[in-house]
Amino acid sequence: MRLDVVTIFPEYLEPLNVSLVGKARARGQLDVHVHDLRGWTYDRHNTVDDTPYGGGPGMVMKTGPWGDALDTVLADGYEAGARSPALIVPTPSGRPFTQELAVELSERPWLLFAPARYEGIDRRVMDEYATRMPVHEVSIGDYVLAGGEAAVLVVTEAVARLLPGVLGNAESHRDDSFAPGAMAGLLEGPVYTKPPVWRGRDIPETLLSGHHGRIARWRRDEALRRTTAHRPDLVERCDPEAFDKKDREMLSILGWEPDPEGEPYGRFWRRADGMEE
Ligand code: JEE
Repeated sequence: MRLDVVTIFPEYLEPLNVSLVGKARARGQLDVHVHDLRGWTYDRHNTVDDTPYGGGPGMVMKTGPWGDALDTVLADGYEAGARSPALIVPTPSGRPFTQELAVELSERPWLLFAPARYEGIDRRVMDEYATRMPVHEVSIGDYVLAGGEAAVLVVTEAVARLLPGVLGNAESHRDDSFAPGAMAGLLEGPVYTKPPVWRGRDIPETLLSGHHGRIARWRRDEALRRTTAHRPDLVERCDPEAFDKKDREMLSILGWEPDPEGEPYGRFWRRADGMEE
């Protein structure tokens, strides 16, 4: 997979040299190119921003440098044999970046990232490139960053770990919380390792029992507890068919009940007061 990033802060992308993404690069599974947008400015001050039409606070990134940068990066990529690019533009007003989109992007051969600063990029840039390739305007969460670079690192890491051979078999993605079918979309409960006692704290005895059925049940109960506490929306979204009798017992203890009017039938909802941590 080829990745291009165009930014006014190339140093911000240094983390792409380390850890999982860095190793995937070293192994030749990822071909990463970071470009300084200011290389496509032609005035003394390397201007990339201007005042917004219609007024208002802040500055907007200009069409000129972005258009010239993206044209050059695309031409160079095609020249090098890359094909079928997709443009990723992080923005607070983007579509939520999810595991589903990470999987979709991991199946593409060439991702081109356009992290902005200021109030974002002149709309015409996205409109122009959308006539030539898929353009994904994405948001990594409901908080406001100062620019898109951190989002590029997030998206890149989520995508890179899905590439064949990057993770290794030991840590396969089949069980990822947000992968379809994994624990039916529940969060994972707590995990433990040696030593068996630390500062007087021991390991839940079920995990030491060697009884695989009881361990699986315990993990599932903890997942239901954790999801109820932190992401009740995920429980509500679960297909009720995914819950067995023991799940239903635990859900009831946690304050959930099946909604006879729910769509589909039996979807879970929560009484006024549950048992959050
Ligand atoms: C890209 C510039 C900063 C700040 C104005 C903010 C007014 C842009 N999940 C995510 N949060 N933030 C980003 C992100 C932020 C960015 C850029 C991504 C480029 N900025 C910026 C303020 C504003 N609006 C929301 O309320 C309305 C615009 C991001 C991602 N991905």
